[in-house]
Amino acid sequence: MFTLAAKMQHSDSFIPLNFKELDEEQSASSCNAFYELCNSRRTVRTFSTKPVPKAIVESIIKTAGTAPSGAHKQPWHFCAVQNPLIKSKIREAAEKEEYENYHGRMSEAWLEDLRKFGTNHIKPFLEVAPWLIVVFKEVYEATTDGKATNYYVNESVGIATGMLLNAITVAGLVSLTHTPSPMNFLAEILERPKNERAYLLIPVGYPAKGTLVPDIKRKDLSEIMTIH
Ligand code: IYR
Repeated sequence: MFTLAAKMQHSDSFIPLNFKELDEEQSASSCNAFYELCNSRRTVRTFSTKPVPKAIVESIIKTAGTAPSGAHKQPWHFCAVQNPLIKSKIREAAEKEEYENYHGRMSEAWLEDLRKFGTNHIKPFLEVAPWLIVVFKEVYEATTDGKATNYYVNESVGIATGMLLNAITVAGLVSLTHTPSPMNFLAEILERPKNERAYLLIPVGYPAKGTLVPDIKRKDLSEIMTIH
């Protein structure tokens, strides 16, 4: 892959890959088990108040932080909110924006697409869920003497967020990918620096007893894959 010269140039900052090769059977069984787990994930909108230990949230966020990123800039920050006063402020601000969304800002077609999910501008989960993880993207890197460029920020943060959602599932917890819009209020309430923009708001916890989810189907493999 590298010319010898390039290899020489980089060799002092390269280390051997830590890689354990699985045989085909192990490979198939571990990836099928992971598929089954991921396929069991459902977006949940009704949470229990049952607490989740901070150490579990830390482990989930550490997992998200293992995502690949453009030039390894790791352009993300995760706020884990458990303080009830801050959660209330977030709920109040989110509901204000969502009221506008559901009463004029969203098109009729959009409202129709959402009808089967039964959503509206009222968001009790923002106070009920024991944790809100707010994902921020760093649109540029704040350095001591100014700004540096981050690359593929949306792709990097999207991948990290996907890994976060899977880590939540592995932990036996449920989540909601919530997108209040616009979400500038999150950077204000959480007092984030100027280079950060809110990306997604993810309540995390246990489902409320009797939680119902919409009866939806995932696309079949044949619809999402072509082999070339
Ligand atoms: N942000 C609103 C509306 C909403 C939009 C989409 I696209 C969804 O999949 C679900 C909801 C809300 O969170 O209610």
